[in-house]
Amino acid sequence: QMRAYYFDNLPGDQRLPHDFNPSRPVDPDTLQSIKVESWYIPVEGHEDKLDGVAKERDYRNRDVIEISKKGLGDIYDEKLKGFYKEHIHEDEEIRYILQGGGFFDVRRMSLPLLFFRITHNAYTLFAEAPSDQWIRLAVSAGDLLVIPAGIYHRFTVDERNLTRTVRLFKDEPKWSAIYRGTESESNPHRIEYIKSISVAA
Ligand code: KMT
Ligand code: NI
Repeated sequence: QMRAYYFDNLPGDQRLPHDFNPSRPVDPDTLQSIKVESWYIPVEGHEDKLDGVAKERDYRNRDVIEISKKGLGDIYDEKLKGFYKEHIHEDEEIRYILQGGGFFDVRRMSLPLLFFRITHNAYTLFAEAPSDQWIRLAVSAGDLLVIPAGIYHRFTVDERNLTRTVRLFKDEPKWSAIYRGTESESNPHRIEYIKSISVAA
């Protein structure tokens, strides 16, 4: 089952846990406040339940990807680097882990920063604000995770070096990532996301 905790921000191999000592767990309310959702569906016999969630939420497309040296071959290292670059998507990122696992890091903006953005619309000014915190979501087989459109995130395999996952999608798959920068900050999906998590709205 998925574990959520604050990333320790220490340099080193991205595939290590990067858990504070002692750990700083993130509670379900906090995940809810940033619109991250997760379920646990045992892999054994998961098909019907996964179909149920897909139907209920209108996820009409899916594929299976194996992120491993064997699955991706020559492009493994390059892909790993790309996934770990902070980015957003214009659609939800929905993943059901079949085998292995990994870490999804999602950004949580501090409240003052969030409030400033809403009231002043000064998106680019604070683009690199150090007050953004990474929350690390440690996923393994059976975890179903929904990362909302417009949230900054990144992904890495863990020390198992294997993530076999179903990627679900609403319509035509758009896997493209918009890396963090001026353009991502003014992206309508980014602005919509910030509005959706705002308490002052
Ligand atoms: C993404 O966009 O971050 C990914 O698709 C990560 C790979 S799926 C575990
Ligand atoms: Ni992504």
